[in-house]
Amino acid sequence: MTRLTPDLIENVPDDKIDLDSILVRSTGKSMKALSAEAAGLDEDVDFSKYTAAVIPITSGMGVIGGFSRSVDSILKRLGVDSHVTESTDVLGFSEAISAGVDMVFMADDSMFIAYNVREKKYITNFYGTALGYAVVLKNAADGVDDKDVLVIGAGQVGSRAAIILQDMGASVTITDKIKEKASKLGERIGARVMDDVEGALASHRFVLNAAPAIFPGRLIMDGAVISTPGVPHYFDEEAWAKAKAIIHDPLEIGVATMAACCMAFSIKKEGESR
Ligand code: 2YG
Repeated sequence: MTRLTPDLIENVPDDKIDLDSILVRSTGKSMKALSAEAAGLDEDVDFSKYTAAVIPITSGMGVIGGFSRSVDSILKRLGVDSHVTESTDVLGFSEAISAGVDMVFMADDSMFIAYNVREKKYITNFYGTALGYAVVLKNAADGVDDKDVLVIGAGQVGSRAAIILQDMGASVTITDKIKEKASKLGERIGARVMDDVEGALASHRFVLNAAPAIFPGRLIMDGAVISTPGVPHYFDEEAWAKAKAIIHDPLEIGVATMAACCMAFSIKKEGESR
């Protein structure tokens, strides 16, 4: 799993890349609409009555400068009443729980979760990132039903994205520079496998790239739609000239989808009780 660094997320708190403009241009929808769609909620769902606490976690390699502040800013942009706790770790958790928040966000070196306190359920960033980027691809590609979609990277995000895309009706091909990872996943979910990563990319128009890989533009198909959570992220100008859309951000789509899915545990329950 790729560990973020402060430079990769320094533009997140103030949304310097203006992600909504990129998303509206390439998918026709805002971050909020996409995260609501991912969570099976109405586009006009009101997240403002939900509260969240983001807890800095110092274990292992320690806190990442700007990480908690970035997560908090993403939640605020969704309309969630969010804050970063004064304290870190367990004291921070006790602070959040006694404040009576609906959701807790926290990440150590191995796992990043959104925990719904009321429903006692959580969403991982692996799932949120996989689902969020699959929904982005589906909208940017104007549907993936019966379309050939390449998933690059059979890791925590790629393997979940492959299953989600199959459930959306896509015909998924898996490729990974570690061939055994790709073939094991392909066997497990009944997806095609291509050992040659570059050949696979060069022969697919619809791509979800969940690998921290840099691909030269000569491999990108004309009109390609590339949904790419992979970090680090870089496409040369030939790739940008040929692709119809390349959608990436270091944290936002994954966190917004985690949050919407985490609140959906409560919202759908409210729906039941109505
Ligand atoms: O609280 C903190 O600041 C740190 N304990 C956070 C550590 C996060 C480590 N994980 C990562 O950097 C990424 N796997 C996070 C998710 C990337 C976006 N998909």
